[in-house]
Amino acid sequence: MTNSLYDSLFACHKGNEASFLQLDDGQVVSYDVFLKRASQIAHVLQNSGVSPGDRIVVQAPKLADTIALYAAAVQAGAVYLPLNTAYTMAELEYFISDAQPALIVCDSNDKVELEQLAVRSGAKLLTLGGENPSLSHEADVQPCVFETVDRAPEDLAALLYTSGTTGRSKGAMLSHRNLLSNAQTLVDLWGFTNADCLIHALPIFHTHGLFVAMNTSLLAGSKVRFMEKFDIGVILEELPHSTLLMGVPTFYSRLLADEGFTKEVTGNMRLFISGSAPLLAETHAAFETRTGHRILERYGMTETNMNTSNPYSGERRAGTVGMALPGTEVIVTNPETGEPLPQGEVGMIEVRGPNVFKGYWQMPEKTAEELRENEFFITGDLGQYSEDGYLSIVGRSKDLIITGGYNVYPKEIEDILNDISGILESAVFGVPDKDFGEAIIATLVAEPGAQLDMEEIAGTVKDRLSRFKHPRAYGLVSGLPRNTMGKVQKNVLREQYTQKELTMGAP
Ligand code: MCA
Ligand code: AMP
Repeated sequence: MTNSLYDSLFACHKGNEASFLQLDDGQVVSYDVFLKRASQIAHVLQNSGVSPGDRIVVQAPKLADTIALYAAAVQAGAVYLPLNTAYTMAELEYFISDAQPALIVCDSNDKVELEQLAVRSGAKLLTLGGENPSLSHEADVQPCVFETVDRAPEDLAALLYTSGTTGRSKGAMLSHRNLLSNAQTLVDLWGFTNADCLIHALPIFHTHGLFVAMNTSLLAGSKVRFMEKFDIGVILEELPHSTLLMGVPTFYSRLLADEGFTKEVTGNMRLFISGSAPLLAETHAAFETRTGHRILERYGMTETNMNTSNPYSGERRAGTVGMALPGTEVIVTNPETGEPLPQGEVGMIEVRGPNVFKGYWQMPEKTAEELRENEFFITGDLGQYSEDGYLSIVGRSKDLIITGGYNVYPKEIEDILNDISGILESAVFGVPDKDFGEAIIATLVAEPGAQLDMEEIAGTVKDRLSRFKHPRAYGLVSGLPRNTMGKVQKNVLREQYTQKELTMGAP
């Protein structure tokens, strides 16, 4: 047995002096230096008692050492579990108790807060970034060579949590084969080579920034301009020396809003890729008019990595997500019966292939609900194929808001609101937003005779949930619109609030 993910992404770069990560301070980390650092960190993992199959929870800043920690986890046979740096303690508590990690790695500035959680869960705590990063210090004195732990293709490489319609987040179990097969397909399809330089401005705790962007670059030996965060000024400076950009639609609408974003600065660029949320056809058209480049839109999920892509050579059609990736089947079915629908009809998108995850961590019932026995995964996205095979996502059967590329399930916010004294019920939904694609709105119904203090309500939500989940506005209504089955009609609310969006202030 070997460790094919480690071998293909990392070990193959042994002795490779080419640039891998170029950081904001100008420092460049070569592939060879990176590999040695990852091995030093793998020793720290082993010394910390991390055994193959153990989870490592990582809520850390975007640093070269954080990517080296990912590589180290793969080399040591551990399961990498990255978490959004915006998560509050209340949110973290759930992930840690559910995943039962052997090790938690956090920003050294958050150490005091996380210590209690680590003690309660029996996990060791180490830190990256900030004043006194214990993991980095421990790694400095370790050997630069580590004996790679054998892993089978079906062994877990990562556990990524996705929010759920029922409120509780589910850990998607991703195998070595899931990650490697998808990276290989994307490198071939999008033509990644070691002559490419990717502008990386995404967070590294989600599929998009960690797997789609990093695994492809690693596999091809490309250079990565590793930006701490999305910053228009820096991107404009980097574009003339780069060939690739991957982003959520907000990246592209923000670039278009900047006068400095011209055809000239994009002259060296080979490809702009968009995903995680729908790219408006008007953004696609405006981008082409401004730069001459047609953005390539693709479609993926945490559970499946990437499923479809517009062609690299061939028509990149606005408003569509292209065709199924080679080796992956993407079908549209009748949501009631699961039977495939004739071309042109709208139905549930289902996906099967080596990219599809192994199931939800310790949730066999949820896994059985969404992953069929015939191995098709029911995405919850509604789609339609054109006559010539382009897939469009026309809606979602799941009650989901996507804001700036981050997924937010209304139920999580509604549960908090409904628990607040004086609130009878609530409905949370998304309305179109120029910057984030969708913005979150909460409508509240008060209990008879109750006076609601909107600021206090917003404060309660702020204490419990990450910033990107906070409603942008709250509305007080006498009742929620319901259909004959008693189900809240969010589409009606969405229409009403889209019209009065401009007159609504934040609380
Ligand atoms: C920041 N804020 C947000 C968001 N981001 N609010 C709602 N939605 C957001 N996405 C808050 C900030 O905390 C701030 O609050 C205020 O909005 C304005 O922040 P701003 O400085 O404008 O934002 P930013 O820091 O520039 O971030 C915007 C961003 C970022 C660059 C679009 O959200 C981002 O990097 N998104 C990428 C998400 C991503 O990687 N998704 C992939 C998931 P305040 O005013 O209180 O300070 S993987 C996936 O979906 C699948 C697999 C796939 O297909 O890829
Ligand atoms: P996540 O749970 O973060 O993995 O997000 C996956 C969801 O993002 C999908 O189920 C889709 O609803 C959405 N998504 C990803 N890419 C696209 C895209 N190109 N167009 C529309 N929706 C997308």
